[in-house]
Amino acid sequence: MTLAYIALGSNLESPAVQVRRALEGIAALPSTRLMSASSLYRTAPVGYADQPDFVNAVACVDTTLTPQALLAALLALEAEFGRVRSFRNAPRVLDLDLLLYEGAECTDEALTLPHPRMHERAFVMVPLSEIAPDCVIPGHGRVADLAPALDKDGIERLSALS
Ligand code: PH2
Ligand code: MG
Ligand code: MG
Repeated sequence: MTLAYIALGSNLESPAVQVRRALEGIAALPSTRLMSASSLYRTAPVGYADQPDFVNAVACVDTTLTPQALLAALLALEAEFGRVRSFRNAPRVLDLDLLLYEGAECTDEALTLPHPRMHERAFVMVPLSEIAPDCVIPGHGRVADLAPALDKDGIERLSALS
């Protein structure tokens, strides 16, 4: 079994509901166990700014799927949730990004591990530091050492009930 970390994001159609349902979908993936999930965070859009706020979270799974098979399963789950790809960074019902897969570094056209921008994104690093502060991002360092330097403006932890 291998630990892997997945970023979840949504900013359409009741984003918090989508993220909670997506965690259930991840827990139900074949050969995969959901080990932990962060709180949900409301986050201001990064990049293309003219869109609704996101809800983001990070999950840790233990899996026997290969990185490529896990990515394929995540993309299938996005499609099941009705994700439509229009333009880069467009609003979405569900985005599932494979951040890290223990022991794997790769630069395939379809999959780069670790995720190349994760260490600079507070909407990833804040939830990740909640569940895996000691996790090391190859080439960058320990999550708990990297997260404090990031700008946390526009990031708000949601209560379990919101
Ligand atoms: N995802 C992006 C681009 N910008 N901003 C926030 N706040 N949350 C996201 O999940 C996000 C983003 C590309 O996938
Ligand atoms: Mg993304
Ligand atoms: Mg994505």
